[in-house]
Amino acid sequence: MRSDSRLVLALDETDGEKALAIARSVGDIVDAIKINWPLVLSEGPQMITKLSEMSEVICDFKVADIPNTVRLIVENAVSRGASAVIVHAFTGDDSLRAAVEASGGAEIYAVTEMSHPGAKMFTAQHAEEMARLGVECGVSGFIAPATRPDRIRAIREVVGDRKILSPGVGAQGGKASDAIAAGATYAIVGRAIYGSEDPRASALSFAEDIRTVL
Ligand code: OMP
Repeated sequence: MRSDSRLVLALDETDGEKALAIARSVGDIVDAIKINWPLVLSEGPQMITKLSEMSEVICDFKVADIPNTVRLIVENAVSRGASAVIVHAFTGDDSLRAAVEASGGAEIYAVTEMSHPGAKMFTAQHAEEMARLGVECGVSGFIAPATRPDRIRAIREVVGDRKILSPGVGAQGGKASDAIAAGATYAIVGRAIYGSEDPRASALSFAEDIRTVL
């Protein structure tokens, strides 16, 4: 995945036409577009392929299942054009290894600690452990919260030079430049771009904010 702007668009817009128009308008600014269940469920998995024609696509399916099901999901996403797939790390080593083995050259990103307040109940307590496991299993990158930059720093200590992608910027209160300064490789931004009046201007302003700390 390229790393020019260090900005990833979370395209959770559920209207397919609007989603494609937004993707077209910011495709040259963001390094990748992340697609999640809201858009896939409303417009179908062919959205992965359509978006992959204009950008790298990260399939954020937060896969959390037995190894065989993980393998089937990852293979399907990659065959449709995904450059990366997000999986949960709490499922353990066999499921993580199954994701890496099924990826066929695409990247696997493992969730450590999530960005919302409820994450403190469970995932935060095991985030470093899950990051260590992800490194052992060969994942390419990790998801860590832009809402808590100190936690990005802690995960960075564990994962060395592997990628860290940080959601929670804008609508959830985090700041892109704080996340990057804390060690994130990419900031992930959803509503603050796709929900804004001018998604392109908004993406440009997040990219500008990130540039201040590069
Ligand atoms: P906004 O809050 O609208 O910027 O969207 C954030 C995006 O990142 C959504 O697609 C979330 O599903 C996703 N996300 C989080 O918000 N928090 C996490 O801990 C992990 C993810 C993710 O894996 O991308």
